[in-house]
Amino acid sequence: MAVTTWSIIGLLALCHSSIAGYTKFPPGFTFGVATASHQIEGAWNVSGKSENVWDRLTHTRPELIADGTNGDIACDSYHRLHEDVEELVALGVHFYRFSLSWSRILPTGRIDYVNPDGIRYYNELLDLLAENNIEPLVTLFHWDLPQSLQDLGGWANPKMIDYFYDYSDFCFKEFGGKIKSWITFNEPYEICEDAYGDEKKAPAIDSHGVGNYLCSDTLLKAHAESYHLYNETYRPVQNGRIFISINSIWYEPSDPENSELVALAEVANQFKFGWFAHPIFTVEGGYPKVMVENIARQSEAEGLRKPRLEQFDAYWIQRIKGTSDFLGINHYTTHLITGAGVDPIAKSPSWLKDIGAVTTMEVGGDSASEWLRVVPTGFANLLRWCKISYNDPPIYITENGFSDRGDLEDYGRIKYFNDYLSEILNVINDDKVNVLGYTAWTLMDNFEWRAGFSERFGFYYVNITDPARPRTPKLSVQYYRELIDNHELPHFDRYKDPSVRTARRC
Ligand code: GBH
Repeated sequence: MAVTTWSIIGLLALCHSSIAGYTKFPPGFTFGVATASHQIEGAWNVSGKSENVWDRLTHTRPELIADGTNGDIACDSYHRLHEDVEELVALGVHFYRFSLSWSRILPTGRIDYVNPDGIRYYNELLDLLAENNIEPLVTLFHWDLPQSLQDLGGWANPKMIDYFYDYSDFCFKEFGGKIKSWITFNEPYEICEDAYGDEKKAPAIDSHGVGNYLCSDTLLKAHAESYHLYNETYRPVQNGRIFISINSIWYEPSDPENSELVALAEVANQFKFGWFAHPIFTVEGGYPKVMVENIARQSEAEGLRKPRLEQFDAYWIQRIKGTSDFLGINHYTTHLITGAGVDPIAKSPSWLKDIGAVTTMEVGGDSASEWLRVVPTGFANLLRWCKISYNDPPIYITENGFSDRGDLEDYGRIKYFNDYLSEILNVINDDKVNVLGYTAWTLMDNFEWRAGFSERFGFYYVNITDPARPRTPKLSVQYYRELIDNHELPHFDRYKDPSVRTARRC
């Protein structure tokens, strides 16, 4: 790992913040843990479930998955939901964030055929949660699109607005009596950029600089229609809330004294977070100005008649604005901006080329995921930026977590939670950022998309060589439980890695 000036600054800031030493969470602050249907359920072709885009990708292009695994069995949660709930009870969480499998509920993708076993499965889970006083926080779409809808173009097809409307309507009607908190989309950036502008996620369309922007147009409209439907038809009777979870790799300048780099980091954050947050959370609405301008300029240089990113018209700007009760943030890491120009890894055309900045991951401590650098202060900076950029929204952290290779004494994970949660306490107390709750990713080691099972984020270790998928609690279970029970950060000294003997001066 390269130790950069910035990471030293980060370390100093961290030492400083732990001196400030906030440990108590505000009254009413809630803690949860998250999963996603395709990552845990398995039972990919059981009891009427149809194929989704991840089934298709892992079966037809297994070489794209780091360890050649797939989600066919995953954690077998379809058959082991009692174990899932026992783990939740052991953790003592207030809420459980999970997602619904569209292709398990509506195998054609449309509402013309309902799979009774899909309904049974989620009702059983919801009832078990209710019995144990665990509140469900339910994501409608966490990436597992029915393959039949992908065959029509998936999120690049504007008809998806209708299909998503029908699917949401069905879920609100069927499950809304038991669910008070909904998330429409998990991480629109990953869906649009990684799945339609690259091969990093299914369906791996790799229409860089084109498909990614068609996707965002459809996805933001679909989100808004689902929100309005809930708001007008279901909220008056069900009294719940509905929002979106936006993910962020936070960008910082490699040299904070260099004003060009500072400005470029702002451009990168607008392209990353602002792409989906600006249309929903700002007063003016629409895509960030710098995105519209950069893409228009590049498109013209490419000889195109129209920009690759189409702006929303006045109707859609209004229709999309304000359609989220909270700002849901999934945050893991910070990367650096090191210079202007075209990033050497950027394809042409592409989102990365459209930004016009060079990025690096050489910052902070490492994890088992190359992209996941441990930079707790970056989280604080992101949260302060969200407060300023989006008019002080109420925020839920809907994911935050750390990967290793499956250690049972997972000191790295505990330190990550401790240091990132300390930063949350700092911004709540010092900057009055309105953070209401925190969700750790994830309940148990699960099918980590293209990383397969090679990167493990869970509180519980899952042995995937055993068909019974036995789960073993890691040390972090005890840590999180203690944190939740006391509503306060546990004394970190008790959870320090004993093999790291170097005295920390701070
Ligand atoms: C979350 O996304 C997901 O919501 C969740 O399902 C997932 O399990 C969790 O993260 C852990 O990864 O540059 O090719 O290495 C987080 C978003 C996903 C962003 C991976 C960075 C790097 C892909 N991250 N991505 S690559």
